[in-house]
Amino acid sequence: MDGQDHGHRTAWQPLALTDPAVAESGGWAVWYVAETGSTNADLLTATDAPNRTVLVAGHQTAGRGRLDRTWEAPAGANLLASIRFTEVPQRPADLTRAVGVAAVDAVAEVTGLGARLKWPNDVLLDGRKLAGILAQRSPAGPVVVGIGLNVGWCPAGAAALGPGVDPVAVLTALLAALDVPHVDDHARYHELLETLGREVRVELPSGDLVGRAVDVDRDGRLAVVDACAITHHIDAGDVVHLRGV
Ligand code: BT5
Repeated sequence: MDGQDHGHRTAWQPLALTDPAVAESGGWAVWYVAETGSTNADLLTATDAPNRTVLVAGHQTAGRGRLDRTWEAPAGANLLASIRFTEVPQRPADLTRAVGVAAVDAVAEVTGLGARLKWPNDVLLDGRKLAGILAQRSPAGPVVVGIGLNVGWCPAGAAALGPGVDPVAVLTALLAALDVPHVDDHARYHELLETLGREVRVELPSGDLVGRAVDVDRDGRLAVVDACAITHHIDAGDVVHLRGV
């Protein structure tokens, strides 16, 4: 890929990370586009983009959340980035959880703030949503993991790092964190998951489930014990944190 002539990718420009060694040692190819619909959509259709291609947008006109919800951010304010993985682990959701954990590490590295995770993959600061993560799989197999992380702006009720923070520094720290080997990635995810031990409401297509979130297994399923002491294993759904422990 040369950024010259690949349809809509003519608008892609190489992006320099704040630490160039990170791109080199991690094999990241990092691109910037001033405006696009959605960086996830772009990387899903960029079939010749190699493993670890990263696309950062200044602005998204059709930023996506899960379940066709929208992701909001004014131009130039926040980190909006997607990563295309063509080498996909046996459990693709491991990638999504790794990006969540790396985002927490990156926030700590750049700002010193202690963010946490909400199941499955929201990043929270003081209990409010700082970042959302969206993983999508293209029919051919590659997985694209996108993250929107609030830096200079957030909607009411959410959290942002603050306008003094450089979104590219956060991205650089996130990519570096993804390559730090850990003895047990699952244990780190478990530790950072604020959902555990909480009273939660899980919004499922079949109706709401209220109970205590007690565990998350290696496949990422959340175990919730209801009032009748029945344990439910949740693959996907929206969680609302109710009371603390
Ligand atoms: C997510 O969805 O949290 C995943 C968001 C992923 C966004 C990134 S940006 C780069 C890449 N390209 C894309 O097109 N998407 C990815 P979900 O859990 O469904 O949350 C969406 C909900 O969060 C919305 O319905 C709003 O209520 C709320 N929301 C929207 N913008 C927000 C923001 N900037 N900060 C906090 N909450 C927001």
